[in-house]
Amino acid sequence: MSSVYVINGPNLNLLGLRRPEVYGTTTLADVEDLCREEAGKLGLDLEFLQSNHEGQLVDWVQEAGARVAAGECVGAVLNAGAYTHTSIALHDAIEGASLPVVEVHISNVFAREEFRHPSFISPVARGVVVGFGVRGYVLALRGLVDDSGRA
Ligand code: CA2
Repeated sequence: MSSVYVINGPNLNLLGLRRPEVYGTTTLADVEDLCREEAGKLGLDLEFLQSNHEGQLVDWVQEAGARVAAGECVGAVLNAGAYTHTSIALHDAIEGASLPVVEVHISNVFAREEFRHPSFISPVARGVVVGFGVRGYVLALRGLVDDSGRA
């Protein structure tokens, strides 16, 4: 069975536990359940990951890219958290691994502080889902699978 990666960056382990006015009350464990249910419907195995460390995220992007190249994986949904706005390393990793990525953000970053508007991920992503809360992960999974197989 083919797999899909869902990779979460810094502070997303706090989801649902702090700042509910911005990020809601759903925890990351709840997001994993949502993704697992959707992946099951799509006939995919799910690798659901979170790290606060940039290098770990780079390692997972490379790992997912190698699995895509081996025909074992359709790509990744990536919420890189604040590294979205800073990480050339993640940009390079996605590009270097030729990893199909759908970038997701729970909040509408464009309605927030200006420093959240730029993304180093978007130019190397297949698509972006922004501002639909945690349901955005499910939309991103569907988009990634709909898009897979397209050149
Ligand atoms: O909206 C998103 O999904 C973000 O990627 C979330 C990041 C933020 O830095 C991005 O600009 C947009 C933050 C992740 C969660 O951070 C928390 C911090 C404190 C309490 C709860 C969550």
